Amino acid sequence: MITREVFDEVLEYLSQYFEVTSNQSDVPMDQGTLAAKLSDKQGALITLSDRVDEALLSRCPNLKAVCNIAVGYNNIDLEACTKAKVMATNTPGVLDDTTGDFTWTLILATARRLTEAETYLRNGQWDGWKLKQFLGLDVHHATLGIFGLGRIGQVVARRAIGFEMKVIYHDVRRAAPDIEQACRANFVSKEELLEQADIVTIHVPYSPATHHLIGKRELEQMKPSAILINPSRGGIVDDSALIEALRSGTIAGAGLDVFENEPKLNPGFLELKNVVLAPHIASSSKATRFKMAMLAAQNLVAALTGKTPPNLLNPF
Ligand code: 8YV
Repeated sequence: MITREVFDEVLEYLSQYFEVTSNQSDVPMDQGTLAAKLSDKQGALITLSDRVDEALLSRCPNLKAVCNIAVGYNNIDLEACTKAKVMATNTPGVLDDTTGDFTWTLILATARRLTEAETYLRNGQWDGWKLKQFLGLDVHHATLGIFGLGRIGQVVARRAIGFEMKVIYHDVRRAAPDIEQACRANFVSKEELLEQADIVTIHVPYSPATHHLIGKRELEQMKPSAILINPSRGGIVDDSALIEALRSGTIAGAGLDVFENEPKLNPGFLELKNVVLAPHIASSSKATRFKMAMLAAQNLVAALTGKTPPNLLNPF
């Protein structure tokens, strides 16, 4: 079962091995429909919007593998999969550069107030050049604070070298010296990062430990001139607290690709000018989305043909 629309080549590849049902109409399925569709299937190619939990697995006795088209896998209960002897896989590596590029799209657009300025222009409000019009934040030579110096965080840090920035980072574990050196990044505490960075960007996976990593207290620790960038996962930032901080000037702006309860957006965001909003597209280049879907399909083929999938998350 392929739960959402995929590229024809992916469909053809999987059809060489299996009898395939695909939701090419791309209408998202609720849990009941998903369980019904998977009840007689052995494998599933799934996305972030499909929740795989104990309740679903109990209705799918034949299921052997669920293969996420995503590097993040907070939609999959790994423990429940292991208990049900279902292999789970993700797509690490293939989206790092593209997601890193989009992080820079958000950084530059937010710092230089691009969305706000374009809206002003489109609304016919521009009546001429003004010295103090849309004054933004300089990115070059600024301090970039990165939460999570994993694969994507490292790409973002390396791109900062071109902007001659000072890069600081915080992570649960300090990175190896060669990584720090390649990224020219200095390890600091969470507090130091929040207090010193002009641009705070988040690259950690979502888990109970990172839920609301950035909330009211953390936003208050940031500089009033600073901006927050989140291309990681909804829930890592407390959206209500962020809206309040953007409204009250606690911080200057935010660039967001992910949201709590997406695709529903907290309506507070839409009333704010100092936020750049994107609909979870950080990995969405043609080449990368193709690679992600193909890698997920390769994981599925391996899992159902007696091999160990290259990106198995729950060895058992
Ligand atoms: C995906 C992502 O587009 O890989 C991830 O974890 O967030 C995005 O790249 C999305 O998750 C689709 O399932």
